[in-house]
Amino acid sequence: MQVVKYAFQQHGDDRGMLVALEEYYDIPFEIKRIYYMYDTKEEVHRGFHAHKNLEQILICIHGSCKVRLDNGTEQKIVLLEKPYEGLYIPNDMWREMYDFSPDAVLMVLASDYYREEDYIRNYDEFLNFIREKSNDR
Ligand code: T46
Repeated sequence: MQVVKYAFQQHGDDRGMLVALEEYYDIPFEIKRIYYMYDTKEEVHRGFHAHKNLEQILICIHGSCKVRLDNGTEQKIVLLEKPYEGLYIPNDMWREMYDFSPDAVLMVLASDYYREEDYIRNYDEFLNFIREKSNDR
């Protein structure tokens, strides 16, 4: 399983750092939604779902957290701890976010608006969904 982690261009000078993200240049999709989570309790695990039709980029713009990705056959754990790194999560990928540092701010750029119908929140349903999809190919 290939994990795509972007290292965005950093514009630094003696005042500090700046990262600029433009859709289709730095981000491989049209950005229709931005959301972020903060004040996440250290012991909390979030996520536990996949999306049928949504691409996202996760950026831990402050602090750190881990993301477990699962495509139904393989799992990978990715540490996000740099404000200039972005983890790309495609469709059909089960995800879990955990080990949030107390100061973590996890920002997400998404290719579509919030639609509850796009979520698969049951792991067995997720496995069936990807199995059926690969049978259709
Ligand atoms: C994902 C991971 C990385 C909204 O009203 N609008 C939104 O755009 C989002 C993302 C959430 N919400 C509401 C729905 C729930 O009542 O906010 C509440 C918390 O959402 P959820 O439990 O889905 O949050 P996470 O952290 O489990 O998952 C989120 C995203 O939902 C999901 O798409 O990939 O972050």
